Amino acid sequence: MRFGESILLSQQENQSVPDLIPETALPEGFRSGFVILWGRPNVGKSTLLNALVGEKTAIVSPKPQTTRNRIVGVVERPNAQIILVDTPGVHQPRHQLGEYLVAEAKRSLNDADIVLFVADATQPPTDEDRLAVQILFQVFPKAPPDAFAVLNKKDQIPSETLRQREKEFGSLGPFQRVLTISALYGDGLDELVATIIDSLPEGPPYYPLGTVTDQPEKFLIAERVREAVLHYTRDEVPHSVAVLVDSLEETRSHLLSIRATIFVEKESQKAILIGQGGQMLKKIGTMAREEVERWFGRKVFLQLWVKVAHNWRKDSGALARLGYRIPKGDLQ
Ligand SMILES: Nc1nc2c(ncn2[C@@H]2O[C@H](COP(=O)(O)OP(=O)(O)OP(=O)(O)O)[C@@H](O)[C@H]2O)c(=O)[nH]1
Ligand SMILES: [Mg+2]
Repeated sequence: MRFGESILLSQQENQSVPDLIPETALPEGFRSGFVILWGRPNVGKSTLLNALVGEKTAIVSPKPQTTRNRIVGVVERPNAQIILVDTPGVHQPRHQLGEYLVAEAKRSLNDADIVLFVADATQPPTDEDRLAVQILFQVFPKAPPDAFAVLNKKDQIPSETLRQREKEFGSLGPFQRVLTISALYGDGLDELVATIIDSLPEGPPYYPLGTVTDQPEKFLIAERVREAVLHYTRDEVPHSVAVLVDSLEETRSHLLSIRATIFVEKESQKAILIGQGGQMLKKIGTMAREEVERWFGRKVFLQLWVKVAHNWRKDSGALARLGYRIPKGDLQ
């Protein structure tokens, strides 16, 4: 794979992305379509995306509002191509970044052939679950796509509780079916994939076979840095962080040389991220570098800088510069 050129990442390293197979060569009845992962923050949407794609495409953390962008992951079966779309968790926004997250999630619904309303089975429905369901069926008052409720984290609760949850979540909206899974342990995923394929429309693949994601390389790298920050920091710091990759070069010795800047909102947060003698930034850099090396299958040299962008989450200009641009008309 040449860096800086292709935005389609092939699952097999060192293999060029194959051309779209001609329609005549497709098995009869081939199905394809867009499946939107929808739900409140922290229920396991990104974990589910990664489990189904078989690659860590989206970053995951125990903190709510981890995902900030629409993220595509592609699942292939002999008879189908499933385009999974991970979305930021739906919640009641408290600042412009929050508004962006919900607008970004809603925008993804436009593509939907199927919506998976993902919920956390360890708790009864919350107000945010109700909000997510309400928005979903508001967006499609007339002809909703197929919608399934997918209750995640079943590994955490006894089966009687799970049956109770199936009733509670199933009654929130007109879902075709309620399925129960554990994205973390891979439980119930075969049945989920079979259910998705049954509901997909017939048609040729949207992406070249072998595609894992359509996220640009710089975005994938910035997300690995953000994930490392989420991993090592607490309280407001994770939510105040944005990451931009400033440069990405392949050296003659095939080393991938990356410079990235971590933006925070306050000087005090900058001090936390750098840590005593730069120890914290070093730990963040090591974790991110190892993840990027794993993804690209080659050695990486990662340089990180930390800068303050005062209150960027409340400033639409700063949000846009950091890659969170709110499309006009999507904020009602
Ligand atoms: N026990 C258990 N934990 C899970 C499961 N799926 C996800 N988790 C955990 O739940 C937390 C949130 O997972 P994410 O995948 O980041 O959740 P999300 O819905 O994408 O969250 P946002 O991006 O904030 O909307 C992480 O700590 C996961 O490890 C599961 O099946 N079982
Ligand atoms: Mg997520």
